Amino acid sequence: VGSTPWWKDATFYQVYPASFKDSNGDGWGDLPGLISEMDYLHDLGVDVVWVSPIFESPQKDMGYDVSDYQAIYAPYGTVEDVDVLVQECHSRGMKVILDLVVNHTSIEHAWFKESRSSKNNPKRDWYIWKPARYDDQGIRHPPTNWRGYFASSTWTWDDRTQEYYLHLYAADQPDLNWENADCREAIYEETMRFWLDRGVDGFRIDTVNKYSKRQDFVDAPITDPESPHQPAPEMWCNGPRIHEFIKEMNRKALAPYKAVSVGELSNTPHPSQVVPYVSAAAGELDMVFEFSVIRLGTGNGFGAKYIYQPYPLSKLKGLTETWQSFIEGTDAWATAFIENHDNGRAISRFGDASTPEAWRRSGRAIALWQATLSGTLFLYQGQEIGMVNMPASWGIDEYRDIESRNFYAEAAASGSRERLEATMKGLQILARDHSRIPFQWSDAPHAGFTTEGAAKPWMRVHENYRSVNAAQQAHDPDSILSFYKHALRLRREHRDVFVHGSFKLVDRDDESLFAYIKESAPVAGAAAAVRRKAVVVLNMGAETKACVDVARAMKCAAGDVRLLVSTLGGQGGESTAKG
Ligand code: TEU
Repeated sequence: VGSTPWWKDATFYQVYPASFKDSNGDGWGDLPGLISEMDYLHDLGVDVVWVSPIFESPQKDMGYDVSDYQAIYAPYGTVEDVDVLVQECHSRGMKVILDLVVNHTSIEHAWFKESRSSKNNPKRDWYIWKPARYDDQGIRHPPTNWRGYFASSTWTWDDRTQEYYLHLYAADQPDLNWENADCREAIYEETMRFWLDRGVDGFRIDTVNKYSKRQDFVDAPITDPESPHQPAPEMWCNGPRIHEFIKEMNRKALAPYKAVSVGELSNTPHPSQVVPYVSAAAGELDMVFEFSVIRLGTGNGFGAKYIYQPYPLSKLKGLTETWQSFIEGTDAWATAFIENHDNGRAISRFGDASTPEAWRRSGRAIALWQATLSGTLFLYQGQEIGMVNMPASWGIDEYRDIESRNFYAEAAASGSRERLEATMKGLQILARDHSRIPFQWSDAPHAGFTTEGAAKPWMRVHENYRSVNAAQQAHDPDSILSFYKHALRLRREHRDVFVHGSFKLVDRDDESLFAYIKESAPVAGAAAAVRRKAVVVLNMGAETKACVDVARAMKCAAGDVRLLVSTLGGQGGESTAKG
């Protein structure tokens, strides 16, 4: 599509390094393991590999707590392994981006150690320190009543210097103070230019809308009277200087390298708030992840995140439409994704894994849905082989994530059996751990994730690996993996329609069919205003439906339609039809 930036047409693939491939038998995935599977990714149709954090870290939040941005966590490998990864990607015409976690560091980072050493330390102001509040009885309280993402106060008391520091996530993840210009410059130099100079192609930027906090540090309104800590995202999301900070980051550290950027934008559900981050003229980010679709089913309010909220298919359809069309009439760009390391598996959430056939059809329907959406496509490891959530029979002890464990502990401490059961049920659908179990490569022991005779993988391997694995699917033309390859090829071949086309919902209120029309811009050079169209019909229900009638009802012009049909309840498969 003319002079389109390369990343618009690219397919990105997120690797969760601890769980992708273990080359040395320690039960923990690593860079050499990832490098050994570059041909697999290339063959799938991946253009860009995004590697979740691999930096030195105490691993309190799986590497999203970085203690040294320039060193690699030893179980993953070395800085030289990253160089090899870059070469191996580039030699295949692929690219690689790293995860940039700069809203916070680990408490073990040298910057924080200095900052907490004394109030006069030059780096004191690199983090956010505030005095305590005392009540009438002289009891100490945090500076504000804010609740963090991991079910606790956002403030932790530091005995030595007698102040609280701010952390939106775990107490081990203190927030950096972006108001401090030296701190910002250190971020650009030590975390960004360092890796870009080594040939990395860009970054997935963690929590990108949380760098500018409101500076008045006032209490949040009380929305949860039961809790001492109140949800307060408006205090730190999309704050007063956020666009200034991101423009500066772009000018100083991204643009000079032509680095690609995709930022994570939670708590920002209004298109008008999202466009400024990704408007080409604004010079901020190339792309963002907006979470309205992927967060479907999560409870309202932070304490209730894992109290599952059922929703009708029409809601999923409506949100897909919003986030497909929000860029219309702007110079912004969208992304398409339905899995990542912070959410349950798509088949378990949006499909049906109750029988092998339903599972296969669900996986294919999800593949077709994603591969026909406009914007840049992001896949998550294992999505392409239809990996599903951990079995419901696994107890809380199999969950490793700090967030899952904290929410479970909070529910347990409430003394309400009902709440605990509801939380566990919600975790079984939504927990971050589901996407973090080892990748299922084959039917070898430990699903071929680790070497023979190796240590136990860091997370339990799903029992279904003998039937759900990449090796088996590679040779099966009807497998989910083969379907992804095919769908990605179609996407590339017709990218004017699928990547760049407009999106229009059909039968908005139908609660089992998810149908839409993708339409290209007028074809250049054609005499009349010819547009290319595709009608996509996904049967998300259990009953067979006459999908072709939907296309007829759309009055598609003969000859210019390729109809893709994927059914959950019918014969399955895909057919092409004219007119
Ligand atoms: O997540 C930030 C984020 O806003 C959510 O996606 C997150 O899962 C949720 O708010 C938790 O309730 C990013 C990373 O993707 C996540 O893995 C990290 O835990 C988090 O930042 C902190 O670095």
